[in-house]
Amino acid sequence: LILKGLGLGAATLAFPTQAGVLDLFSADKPTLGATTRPLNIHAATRPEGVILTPEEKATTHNNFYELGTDKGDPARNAHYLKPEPWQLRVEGEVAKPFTLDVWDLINKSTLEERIYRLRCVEAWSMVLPWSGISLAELIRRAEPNSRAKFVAFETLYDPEQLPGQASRSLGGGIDYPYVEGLRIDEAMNPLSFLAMGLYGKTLPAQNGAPIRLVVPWKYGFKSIKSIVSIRLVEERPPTTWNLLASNEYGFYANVNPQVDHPRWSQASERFIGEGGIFGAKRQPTLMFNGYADEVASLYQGMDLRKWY
Ligand SMILES: Nc1nc2c(c(=O)[nH]1)N[C@H]1C(S)=C(S)[C@@H](COP(=O)(O)O)O[C@H]1N2
Ligand SMILES: [Mo]
Repeated sequence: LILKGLGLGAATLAFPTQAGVLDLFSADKPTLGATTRPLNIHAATRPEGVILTPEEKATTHNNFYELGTDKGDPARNAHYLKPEPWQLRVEGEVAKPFTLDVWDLINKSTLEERIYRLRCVEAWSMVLPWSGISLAELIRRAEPNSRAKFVAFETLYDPEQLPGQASRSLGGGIDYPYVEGLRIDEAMNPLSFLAMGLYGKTLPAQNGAPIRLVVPWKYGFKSIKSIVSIRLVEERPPTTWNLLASNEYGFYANVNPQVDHPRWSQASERFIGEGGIFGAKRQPTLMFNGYADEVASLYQGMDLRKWY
């Protein structure tokens, strides 16, 4: 919080020129972030019949409000974010807190590739090949203690690199940094993933470089980008979209076609394929986004009609 206060003071000085600010709203066509490079991965076998979202769509149709609130803004403004070098703290209720040099990990490991569905709460979806490591693997390294009941995640706070953080109007009314959270058993579920790559290359800035969460059975806003802190905590942590509109976005945010958003149905979704969002056909949304076999047991005894 102290850092945030200091950062906000500095934010007005952060832009060398007015053009830097205006660029957020430029009408230029989104371009691919050109700063990715190939990764060393164990490639996933492409399941038969599964259509991946084209890379060009996945990297130009984004939600990353810190880089602008229109879908094409994050790609246009990707150049602000400097993902290298990058340090990620794993801390809190653990025996062995540590700082991870993310590029050291990327350069020295063979990352695992996973093909996951992504379902945005706005009722569009993608199928994406991520590369990374399981979240559980990283958390275990820190040796959580018995008070560790939840995991709190935080995105970088730096209005020079993420200009949407410089003011409420630029950043869509969100109080930054963007924060997210999981229950510890959700975090330790084998599906929870820390992605450092997409399509076999390092993450483009607009997709959350250099490291972001991917929780495929929850609405996309849980999959927080450009993470600098993973903190094991005792109490349920605040989460960005729940803070912004608790009547519309819950902590759990599990994909559930039977529970509508107050302003729209969640029964179906537009899959973003070759045609982008405009050509997209509606398809039914699946319970837990199709991952019920893996995660339904986490919510036994909970009323799934309550979305919070
Ligand atoms: N820090 C941060 N993380 C974020 C967001 C954001 O605005 N800021 N948007 C979320 C939302 S709503 C979605 S749908 C996914 C989109 O990920 P993608 O752009 O890689 O498809 O990122 C999530 N992570
Ligand atoms: Mo989303």
